[in-house]
Amino acid sequence: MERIVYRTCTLCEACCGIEVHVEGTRVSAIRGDRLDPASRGYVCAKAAALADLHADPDRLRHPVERTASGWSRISWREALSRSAEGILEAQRRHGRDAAAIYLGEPLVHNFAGTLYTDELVAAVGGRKRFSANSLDQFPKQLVSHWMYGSGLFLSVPDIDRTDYLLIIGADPLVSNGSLMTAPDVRRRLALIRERAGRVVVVDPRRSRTAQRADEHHFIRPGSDGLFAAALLNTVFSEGRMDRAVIEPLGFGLESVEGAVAGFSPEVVETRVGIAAQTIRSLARAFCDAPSAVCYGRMGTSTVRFGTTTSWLIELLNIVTGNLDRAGGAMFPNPPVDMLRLAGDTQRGRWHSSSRGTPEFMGELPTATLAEEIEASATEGVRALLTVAGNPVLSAPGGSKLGEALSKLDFMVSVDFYRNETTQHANLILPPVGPLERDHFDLVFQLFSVRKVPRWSPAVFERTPESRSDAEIMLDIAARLRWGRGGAGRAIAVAEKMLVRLGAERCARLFLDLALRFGPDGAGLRFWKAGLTLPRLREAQHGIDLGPLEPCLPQRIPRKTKHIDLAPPELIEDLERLRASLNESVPVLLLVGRRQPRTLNSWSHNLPRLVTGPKRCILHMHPHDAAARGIADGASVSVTSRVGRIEVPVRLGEDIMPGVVSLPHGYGHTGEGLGLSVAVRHAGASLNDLTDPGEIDPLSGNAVLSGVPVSVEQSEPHPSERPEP
Ligand SMILES: Nc1nc2c(c(=O)[nH]1)N[C@H]1C(S)=C(S)[C@@H](COP(=O)(O)OP(=O)(O)OC[C@H]3O[C@@H](n4cnc5c(=O)[nH]c(N)nc54)[C@H](O)[C@@H]3O)O[C@H]1N2
Ligand SMILES: Nc1nc2c(c(=O)[nH]1)N[C@H]1C(S)=C(S)[C@@H](COP(=O)(O)OP(=O)(O)OC[C@H]3O[C@@H](n4cnc5c(=O)[nH]c(N)nc54)[C@H](O)[C@@H]3O)O[C@H]1N2
Ligand code: SF4
Ligand SMILES: [Mo]
Repeated sequence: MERIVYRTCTLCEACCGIEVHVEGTRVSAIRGDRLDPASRGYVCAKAAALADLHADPDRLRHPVERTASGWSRISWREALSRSAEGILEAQRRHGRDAAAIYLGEPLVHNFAGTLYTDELVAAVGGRKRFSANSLDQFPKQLVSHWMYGSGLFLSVPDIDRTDYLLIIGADPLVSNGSLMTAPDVRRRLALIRERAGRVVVVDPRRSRTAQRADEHHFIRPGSDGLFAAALLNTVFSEGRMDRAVIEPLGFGLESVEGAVAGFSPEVVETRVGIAAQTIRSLARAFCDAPSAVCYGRMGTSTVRFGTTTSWLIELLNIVTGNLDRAGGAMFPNPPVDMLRLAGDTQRGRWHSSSRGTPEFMGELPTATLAEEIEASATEGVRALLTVAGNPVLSAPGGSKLGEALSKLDFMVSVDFYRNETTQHANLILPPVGPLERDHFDLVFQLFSVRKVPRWSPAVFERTPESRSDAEIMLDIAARLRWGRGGAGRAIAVAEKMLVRLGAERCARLFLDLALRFGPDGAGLRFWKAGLTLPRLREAQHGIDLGPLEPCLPQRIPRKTKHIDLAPPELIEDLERLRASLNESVPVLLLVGRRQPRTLNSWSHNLPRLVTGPKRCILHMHPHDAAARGIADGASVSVTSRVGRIEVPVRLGEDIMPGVVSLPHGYGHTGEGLGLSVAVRHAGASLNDLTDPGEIDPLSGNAVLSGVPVSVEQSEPHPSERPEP
């Protein structure tokens, strides 16, 4: 008999509502939930692959240990105790900082896992903490930390009501949106145009999103800071700023005006690759629109000026009076008040030993992880715990990082695949899959363009011998605290009890309380019908709590309720930005791209996502190819300061001359992988070319875009090969 479970797809930030059709222990189909108020039946090709993930014979179902004769199965008890012991041993010998932790992206899609992550991090202790945050959105978070007083208070574009959407360095039609939970972006963008609004895309590629926009402009990679500064410069020089709105909210407007005075469109045009006249008319159109919002993502974040660029984009929204108003940049007010629960965000309490980069929100730049391991015998990281991460493919200088991992004294990975990263571990502890756990979006409600909370019950019962991420994390944390002795043992006992009672069950209790006492709950007014977990469960398709609402200044996290428009570090960084105007431009710059059927590094083992033609292909403009004698379809070698890879090339005019693009997450090569499907679609890793030596110095974020490379044909195109 078939049954249907309604839940959230936990693969990407769109958080679509899905129907999972189940027969026995098998997923028979996955479809979009048409009754879901947020996604209305939309799903992308990846949702159905949750069935492949559920059934994947390569997915580890029990802990394994690496031995001289290969990987062997061990019990949970042994695995958990050896994990804690390995970390403690390194710390006993070399101090707390000898053990590091790396947290990967899927953790933010893991309800109970998110709740216990901080506890695991605290139990490991030490200052060597890394995550995918510094490969992604740290610049935007640092801007919020400085401007609003919290790195978690992020504005999102109100795309359902805007009249003018300027998208810089994002491809939401493929990525399905990021720091903007807006399922079915395509429909939402089409609606902007239907109501006579405009969508403008600025990207070195004519991306899918660009193809469907009203306007697209190529931009030279890494120059978005200059472009945004020139937009602001125009707004100021033409007197278009909205003082009446800004002055009561924020301080520092004069400093900003002075600081961008030198960045006129004429000064930046050559460098940016967009004519001064065009920059001016874009700024005017932005000001003229009844409401407008500028949305910048990966292409503005993972660059040398990531923080400054993200700040200038935020300023553009603020100065034109588009902050905190319908159709502009607004702040979601999630049903679970994560901001209050997480507390203040901080920066600079300690620094990376190798480069002196300040920590931000307790983390050091992942770009420095390899050198932290390779550091001197007294300071280096000796033991590493990874949870839901694959930095060997996702961090810059990935294969060098892989070499560093193999030199660790001890490594343990919480992951259900033996992949490029986890193959270096001594132990792999596999959690249950996403369909075997309950879910609630704690994180993405913070970025939702509409408030639609949804409860997702587990689809399948877990086997008694399986463990969830939450249980594994809490159990390791308890063992670490117990092993160190002293006062920490009291916490260890409490954590052990939590594990016994059921970490997931406790997470549900917490959620119910957090909803009741959150902005949509009734709190102690029990005669009122506020939001509760039982209500959410009952409404299988989620509850529509409406569009974004203005909330300033009350919700500004800073005590004074003021926005700092001109943080001194950012004003100062404009000098570095200005200096970039005089640097010579490398001949060829490499950027990334995402693809509809990939998910970072870990979707290539799911059969239905790897069908069709090869996808790890370099895109290049025909002019650049002609100048190098490269034929369409040839195999080329791409060389950067740090590495060289071989990939096939495809020529086309959808990429700016002087730019090449390659997707990341490929490179499934080597003997040690337990990925029987992915190895047949191995490709090469973009991150063997990205340079860990380059970071955005303010946030420590990796520079993944705008990498100088050279490309040459390594092998003639089949049609040009001489007859044998
Ligand atoms: N060049 C380049 N590099 C990039 C990017 C880019 O655009 N260009 N993008 C960057 C971005 S935005 C990100 S977020 C990072 C991602 O970086 P990472 O998070 O390090 O890498 P992922 O590829 O997401 O790998 C996720 C890992 O988690 C495992 N996993 C999946 N689900 C679960 C689960 O429920 N529990 C556990 N325990 N494990 C699970 C998978 O098997 C896989 O090993 O990559 C970054 N790297
Ligand atoms: N299908 C799919 N969806 C995903 C993911 C995935 O791997 N696959 N990953 C998820 C994750 S973790 C994230 S963080 C999001 C990311 O979501 P997005 O940021 O929307 O995704 P990207 O495709 O990385 O878009 C970056 C765009 O910036 C452009 N770009 C590169 N360099 C520059 C530059 O210097 N300036 C400008 N203006 N543009 C530039 C690229 O050409 C590309 O079009 O996607 C999420 N969704
Ligand atoms: S866009 Fe695709 S992968 Fe992302 S949540 Fe929706 S169905 Fe899942
Ligand atoms: Mo990401």
